[in-house]
Amino acid sequence: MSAEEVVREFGVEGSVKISPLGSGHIHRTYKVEAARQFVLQRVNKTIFTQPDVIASNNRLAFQYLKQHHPDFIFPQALPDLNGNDLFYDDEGFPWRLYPLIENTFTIDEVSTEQEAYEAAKGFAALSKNLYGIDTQLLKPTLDRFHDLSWRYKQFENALQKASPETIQMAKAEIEQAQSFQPLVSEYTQLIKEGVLQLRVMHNDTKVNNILFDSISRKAVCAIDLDTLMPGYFIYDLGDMVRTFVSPVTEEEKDISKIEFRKNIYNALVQGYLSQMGDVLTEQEMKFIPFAGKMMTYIMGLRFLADYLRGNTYYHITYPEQNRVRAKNQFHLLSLIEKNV
Ligand code: GN1
Ligand code: MG
Repeated sequence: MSAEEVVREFGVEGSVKISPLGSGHIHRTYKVEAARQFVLQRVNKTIFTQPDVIASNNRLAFQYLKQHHPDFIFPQALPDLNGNDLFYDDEGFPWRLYPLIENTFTIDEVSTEQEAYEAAKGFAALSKNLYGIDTQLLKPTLDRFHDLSWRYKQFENALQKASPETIQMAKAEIEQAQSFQPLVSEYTQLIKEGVLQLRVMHNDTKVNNILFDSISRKAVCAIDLDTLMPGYFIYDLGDMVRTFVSPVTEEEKDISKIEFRKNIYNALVQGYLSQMGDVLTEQEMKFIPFAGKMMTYIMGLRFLADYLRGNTYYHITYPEQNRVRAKNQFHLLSLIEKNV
């Protein structure tokens, strides 16, 4: 079904202009210009095999926030003509439509301390305002998503099945992946001790998942809520460290451009704690330094495992891209280890 046919199912009338939007690796996203403007998304059903769980988690969060924090901005999907948050097309693809939040912009790299502080505050405000919801009501949309020991096992499985040529190509990255393995036991131990509390987390806090206000340049809201589900604070804080501290993104091929900017790190932690400081326990706070390490490691392992598997998960535009991303992440991880 065409994107235009789909928007009609959400009751959009009159002339429409539809164009691709954003830089996500997973879904197909479009901007819809009609009498009002919308964001239309076709959900990747190979990755998200239970899209109804996403819709239900989002609706529960939306209802809780409406009741407890009515001014908080949460991008909730609009119902289709049958009142559903997802519309399934004739090929079984789920689609959803959001109102476009005007006068906002996203960034792929952080340039200033203020951006780091604001974005971190934005993600933290989401968890803080959802503090109090019954965490059990929200279900995992992707199982064991940030379970480092499981991700390590997936990497090992991929390595076992990879061809000798692929292994040869990724020799250096495989060695790097193995060299950071002590982080896996640290993670396992931490979870076992039960120090971290299960909370509702965003779980994909790349900096481009925050909308900034065009005029005030403050965070307006977090977007990309597919992984809004129970998790630990280190997942959100860690993915911010991973995507904020360096002036270049995970796509950068020249690793000499990767940096750990201490001032940006401090600003993001401050922004995060400006909201979550009251919610986190003293015990949890001790694991702030661990957050960036584990999330950067997990992403390096995931990119590398995907490369070894033949690039079945992340969208790539050139054959070595996932290996290059892994190399980038392991270099960043080594810088985080030196600086945090
Ligand atoms: C994916 O939504 P998107 O494409 O920004 C991935 C994240 C990774 C990210 C790395 C569901 O996020 O976990 O951090 O790529 N999301 C999923 O860029 O796997
Ligand atoms: Mg995204």
